Amino acid sequence: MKSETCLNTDLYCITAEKLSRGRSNIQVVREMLAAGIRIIQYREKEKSMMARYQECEEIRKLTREYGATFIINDHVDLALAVEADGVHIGQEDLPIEVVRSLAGDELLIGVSTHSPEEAEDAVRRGADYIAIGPIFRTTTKENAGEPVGLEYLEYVAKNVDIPLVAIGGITEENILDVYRAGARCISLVSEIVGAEDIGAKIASLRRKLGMATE
Ligand code: 3NM
Repeated sequence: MKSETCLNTDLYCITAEKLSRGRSNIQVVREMLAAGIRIIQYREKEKSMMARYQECEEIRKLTREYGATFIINDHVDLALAVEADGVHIGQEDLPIEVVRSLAGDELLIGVSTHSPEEAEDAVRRGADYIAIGPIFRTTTKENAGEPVGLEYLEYVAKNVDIPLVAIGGITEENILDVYRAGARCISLVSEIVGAEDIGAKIASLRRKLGMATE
């Protein structure tokens, strides 16, 4: 997959079973895909590796059926084992070059960044895309740190050549501000997995984004 096109979609969806109102990750992913989501990241910090592997096998099947991109958080071994399309890593995971040497050129590598220096470093080291966050305050990710605000997003949108996804504290209320600051691919975790009706929430977010282009 070409890295220029990997985030060529409006909403980047991420699993968070604890916030999913009792629904399983698999059920949530089914609803996301049925609503037309084109990229899914499996993020699960607490289950055993075996449980994660089994869920990812299932999600790989589903994302293939829908032709959607499948990214795995943190674990390059798991990404390779289930033939995911990519792996997403943080600043404290293995260095990007090491992940690349394990993953090869086929796997997309996404990297979380929190400052212009981290963004430029990720580009230099060969990331395929970067996450910009947390834009606003969030409790979904432990130790997410202070919000980086919209200024950092604007800086990256103007100055960094690889695709970006904005994340952290984004809701239906503030998504247009994030769009207007330059993000074309946006990730909302609790807002989507915690919605009573995931399909309706996605449709509503898309209507909101549509307002920015009218
Ligand atoms: N990464 P919510 S913030 C997974 O800043 C994740 O890199 C972040 O969840 C980063 O949309 C975050 O519920 C959680 O605020 C975002």
